[in-house]
Amino acid sequence: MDERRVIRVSKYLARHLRHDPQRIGITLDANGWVPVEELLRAAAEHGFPITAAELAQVVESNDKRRYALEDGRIRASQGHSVPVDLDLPAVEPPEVLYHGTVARFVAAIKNEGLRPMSRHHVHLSPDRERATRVGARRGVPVVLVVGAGEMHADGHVFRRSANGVWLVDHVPPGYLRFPS
Ligand code: HQG
Repeated sequence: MDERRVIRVSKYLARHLRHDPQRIGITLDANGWVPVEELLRAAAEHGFPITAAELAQVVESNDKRRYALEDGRIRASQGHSVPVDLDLPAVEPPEVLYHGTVARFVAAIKNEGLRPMSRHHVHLSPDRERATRVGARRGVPVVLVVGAGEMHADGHVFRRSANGVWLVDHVPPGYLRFPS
């Protein structure tokens, strides 16, 4: 399977497991899972056949481990816009986390803090390098430092997805440090 095919399949999965399952007539359960068999049948019926071996390879080779396979079912580990309960336990975060964004959002973020926008949660990265990559999807990356330990001490709930992304509801501006 070449890299381009892996990316195409991964994007197809993201679209249907995070955002638009009804487009191919699949239903995610409350926690975001769908039987692999149902997914593969629906994909084939909608003109995008994927073999079980390809699916396994995409899940395994994915650099960000975006998908989880368990008991014959698959789900996206995070990033949904459809309502799902990932059922992740609250955990204590490290003292600082990072958020990668771009300059054009900084003024709004200074005012209202980080908001989930079209996703369920604000996504935070465990290190600068990953935050830089997240920001770079949109332009020249700007990395914000998040006082996660302080937020946690103040009662904000942190969860960590299966692929190491940290999820919170909101980061008020007072916990953010902006590059000068
Ligand atoms: C910005 C990818 C204005 C925020 C990545 C970001 C990540 C605000 C954008 C995952 C704002 C939302 C998530 C405010 C936040 N005013 N703009 N108050 N608060 N923003 O894509 O964090 O490839 O929903 O800075 O690698 O960029 O999908 O979030 O620029 O892990 O697996 O609004 O998506 O992973 O954008 O990325 P997104 P994100 P996948």
